[in-house]
Amino acid sequence: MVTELTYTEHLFAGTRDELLAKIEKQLKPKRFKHVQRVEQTAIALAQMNDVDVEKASIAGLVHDYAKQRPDEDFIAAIKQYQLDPILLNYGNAIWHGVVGAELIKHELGIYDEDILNAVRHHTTGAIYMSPLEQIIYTADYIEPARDFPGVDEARQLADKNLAKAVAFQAKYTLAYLVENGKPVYPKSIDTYNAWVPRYPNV
Ligand code: DGI
Ligand code: FE
Ligand code: FE
Repeated sequence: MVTELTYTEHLFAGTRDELLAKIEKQLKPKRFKHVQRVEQTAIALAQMNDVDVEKASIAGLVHDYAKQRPDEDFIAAIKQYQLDPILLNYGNAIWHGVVGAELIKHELGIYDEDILNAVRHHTTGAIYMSPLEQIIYTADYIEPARDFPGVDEARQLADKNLAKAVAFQAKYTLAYLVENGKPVYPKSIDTYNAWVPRYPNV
């Protein structure tokens, strides 16, 4: 467990406890616990993959920061920060990451682009994902309370090969969306094409 921690100044101007307090104000208790489990899972994956543990901690904690914001906040932010207007056709599932990153930047003063991209891409993935982005995408999927068919296979893949865990998730998330008649954000299809054919057997 990471407990008492002062982050490197350029990543977050404060301690982990101060960041936690800001996040707790935004989230219901269940979701607040989820982000702490994602943080711990991300830290473990960071240690296995030689990725900055502080970035993994911050990105894990903030990844769902905006999840409980009202739609109006996202719509206002899409306009204020001149994000792609195509976003207006989607909803909270897509907004809380892509638009949430802008809220995190402006409200929490987190400017590290690797952390912000990890938040932006944590739901849909992306064609290119840095090791940190792959870690947050994966940690969100396999954190200890996740329970769905395939999660143990995803955990085993993540322990061996992070990119394969990304491919696994991209494949099964797209299948889930199609099976349930949900709108597929174009980036989710790009992620599938970029990652799944590399590891067709996962
Ligand atoms: O925020 P969490 O629940 O922790 O996890 P998440 O941000 O990965 O969100 C998962 C949900 O997002 C899951 O129900 C699938 C959905 N999702 C992923 N890609 C897409 C999507 N929903 C839509 N409509 N379109 C997508 O492309
Ligand atoms: Fe999320
Ligand atoms: Fe999450």
